[in-house]
Amino acid sequence: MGERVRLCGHVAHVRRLGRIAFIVLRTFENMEQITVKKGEVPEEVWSLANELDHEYFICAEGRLVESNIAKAGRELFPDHIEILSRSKTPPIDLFGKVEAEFPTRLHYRYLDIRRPRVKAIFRVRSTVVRAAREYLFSQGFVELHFPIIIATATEGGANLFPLKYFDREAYLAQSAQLYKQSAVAAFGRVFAIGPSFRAEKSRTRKHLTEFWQIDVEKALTSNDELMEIQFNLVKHIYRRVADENQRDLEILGVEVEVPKKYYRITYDEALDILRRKGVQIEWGEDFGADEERILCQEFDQPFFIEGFPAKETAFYYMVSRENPKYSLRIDFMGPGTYGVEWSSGGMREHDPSRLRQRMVEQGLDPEKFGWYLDMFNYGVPPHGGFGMGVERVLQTLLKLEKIHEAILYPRTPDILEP
Ligand code: AMO
Repeated sequence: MGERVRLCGHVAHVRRLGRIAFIVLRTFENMEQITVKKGEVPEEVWSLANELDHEYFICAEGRLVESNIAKAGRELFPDHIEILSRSKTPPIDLFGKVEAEFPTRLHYRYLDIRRPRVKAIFRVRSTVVRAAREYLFSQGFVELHFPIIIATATEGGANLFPLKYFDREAYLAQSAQLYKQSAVAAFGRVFAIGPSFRAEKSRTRKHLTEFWQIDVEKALTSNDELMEIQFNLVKHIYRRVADENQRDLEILGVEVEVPKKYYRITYDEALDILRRKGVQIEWGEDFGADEERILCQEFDQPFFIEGFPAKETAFYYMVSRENPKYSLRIDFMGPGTYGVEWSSGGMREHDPSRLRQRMVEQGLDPEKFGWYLDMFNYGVPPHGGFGMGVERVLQTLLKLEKIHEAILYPRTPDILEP
């Protein structure tokens, strides 16, 4: 006869055929079917079933019976229906296969996120973040929280969001860089998962003005070890998603390929690849979105780029002691068509006088970095780390055309609401 259950959710679709009504219910977890037959249910249930429309939030109680016909593989025959919340006609189709244009979807994002496809992306995102924590905890890292309101640029002054802080100017954090370096001197292994803000006017498939970073920092490490940590971290994330999000991956039509190994190339080798592909690029230039796309497509497994020109890299990266032309920055890249730069990282400069000199070379005023520079006078051990973009990893993992799909409420130069 079927088990007695109570199902609650949004009415995704109603089909009425004379004396029978089929209701597709989107519960928080699943799509379910409710079948109501006139004459077989109390009159009030039949009349409520006829009142229902898209996005009404209801609860229905009755027998849940296996079915070969219903898409859900089972159907509920209710003897009780309750309308908990009514809905206006939604401005976008939340049920059909035909998607609204992306800007329209984002305009109504608070409704768009009810769609199973969108929910699948965010259930995967939840696994990604949990898996990252899990891996880092297993390696003895301590999770900390760093300030969001800060007084100095950490990643160059051009893309700061200023804010009024009483009678002073402050900024939204571009990264946790300076703070995670301070904490590593105390704890040895630290990480934070938090938002970063960049006032970048880039309108590309991989830029947001607000994004989340997995910030990691370790004392007494090396670039070789940082590469191992990053590869193992990503491998663990991919594996967890493959194991735990099978249903979401089915909804998204994505097969997760857990990385098997990683490659290492130098910046100079990357230039060779680009030049072979007809890209004109001078030694010393950083890679733009086009160059990155070409490089990622060359690889079927993640890869690191090392040996970046020192003059192009942020002041906090250590410059090679053997060859000061190069810095110890390493970028970790996702492979293939949906590949993007997943992270930047590397060994840091912990010698205060060299650090000061790097700031001056880069046109920064050391006076603005008072506490940070001073800190290195107090026995900061050699250390390194990386910042990995949550949305970037998700973009490659789920083969998302645009990074905007990977964050609940994307922020770009054009989008501030909802
Ligand atoms: P970087 O500026 O390269 O390095 O940022 C680190 C990672 O964060 C992600 N990311 C972004 N994601 C979306 N939109 C953006 N506009 C954006 N900018 C960056 C990328 C990138 O690889 N402090 C250093 C990291 C470190 O050395 O520890 C930093 O912030 O995935």
